[in-house]
Amino acid sequence: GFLPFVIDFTETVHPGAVNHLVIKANNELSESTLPCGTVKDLQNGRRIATPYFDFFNYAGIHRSVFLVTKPKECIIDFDTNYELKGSDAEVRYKIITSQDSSRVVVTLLDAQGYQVQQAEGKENTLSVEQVHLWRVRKAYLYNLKIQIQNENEIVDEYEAKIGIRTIRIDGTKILVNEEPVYLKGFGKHEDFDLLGRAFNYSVAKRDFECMKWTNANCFRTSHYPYAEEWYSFADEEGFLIIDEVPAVGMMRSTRNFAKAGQGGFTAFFQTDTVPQLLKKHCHQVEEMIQRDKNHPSVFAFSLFNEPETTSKEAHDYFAKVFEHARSLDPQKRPLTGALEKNSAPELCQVYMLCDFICLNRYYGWYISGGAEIADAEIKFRDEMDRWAEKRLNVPFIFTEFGTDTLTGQHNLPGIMWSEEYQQEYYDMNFAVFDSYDFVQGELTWNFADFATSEGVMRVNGNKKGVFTRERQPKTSAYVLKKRWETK
Ligand code: BDP
Repeated sequence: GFLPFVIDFTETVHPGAVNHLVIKANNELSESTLPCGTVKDLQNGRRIATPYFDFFNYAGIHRSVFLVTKPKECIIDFDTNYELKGSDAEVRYKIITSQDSSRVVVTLLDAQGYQVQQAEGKENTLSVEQVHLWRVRKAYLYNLKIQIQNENEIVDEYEAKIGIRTIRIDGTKILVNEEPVYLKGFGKHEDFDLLGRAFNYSVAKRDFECMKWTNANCFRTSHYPYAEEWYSFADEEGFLIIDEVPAVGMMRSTRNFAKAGQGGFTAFFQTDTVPQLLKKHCHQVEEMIQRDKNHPSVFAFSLFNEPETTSKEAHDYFAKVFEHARSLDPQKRPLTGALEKNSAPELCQVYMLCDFICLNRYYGWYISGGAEIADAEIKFRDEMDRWAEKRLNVPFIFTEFGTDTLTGQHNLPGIMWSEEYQQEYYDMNFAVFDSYDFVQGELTWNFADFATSEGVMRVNGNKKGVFTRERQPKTSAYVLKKRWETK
């Protein structure tokens, strides 16, 4: 439901007549589709979705629908890969076309539209002298023009913006163009009042401006791949993206985020439907990488959010997902997934599959919140010491930490749900992060307040936003802005 699909209706369409295209959307949840959940039949006959995850399960069509006509001989796909050579770079490309009869011509244009290089063939290399690199928060985009030519006629043409940059993990560092980057930013949602999850340029523009204002450089597309416009925007703005597949809710509990956060057992990978789920999961990873592989902003793929990870079955399941994902990305980006509290250093059977480790932690909220925050810090440091003892020599990123905060709720001393407490909580978390040099990033939960299912845990949605749902700052936004100015 979060990735594009194509339906070829060449055979059924009536040329010259009025045609009706009817699309039926279904938001029923199950344990053999992603994201996971179930349905409940009410006594009055109504059927409702019961998510195993903490965001509203919107229905209907939220993304653009395009009617496309293509020539018989057409460009189907392309990918690029980069190598830096001093101040120059090589762009290796591969093009897939539907037929082989004509010439493929590829032209690289700079941001002003001047031709940099041209090459022929479906697979070749373009050399770029004095390259303008795509840098974090200082993007530079080239235009890649692909043409199928027959004699002097252009049979098909496709243009895409590309950013020349490399990504590599080296020990505990994340390197972009061989330079270390500390990730600063947010877990987000596609969510806005009245619009739900529908993509809207004004909302996206506001979100990027707010993120830039806080000095952020990264976000995670929690918990599903977003509309592609988000990625193009990030390409332009020089934001890094952890691109996440909709593998969320892989615990059998409608409140797994709360239950697991408190150490509750949440078995999942032992049922008959698991092989079916695995197939769907691998397929969605495939579609996500296929769609997003050419965006310079995408620097890593996240293959899950907070699944059950403590059983051998969980390990075997994810080993297959990772193995499959590793075969798909031409740029061989790092792979990861977000781990919740139960995935402790001694218990987790999945972290070893990840190129860098992402932790979602709520010490001071779901664990020892409010007046107990001093204990929360001790527990947090204890867990971090246990990770440190493992000497994994990989970067650790916090992909979630935060408190529900009612905007305008002020209390001294800070109590849970107040703006003062959100600051106190962040200060404690930052002190812990700064004590471990393998911590290489912090993405708070969440950028903005968002809609969820109703229930006793949520007051008209999740209020962990640093911004309100209307995208106005809570006090803690200033705390982040100040910290990230120099971090
Ligand atoms: C985490 C989930 C996220 C929730 C968050 C929370 O990954 O989707 O919204 O907790 O409780 O467990 O706010």
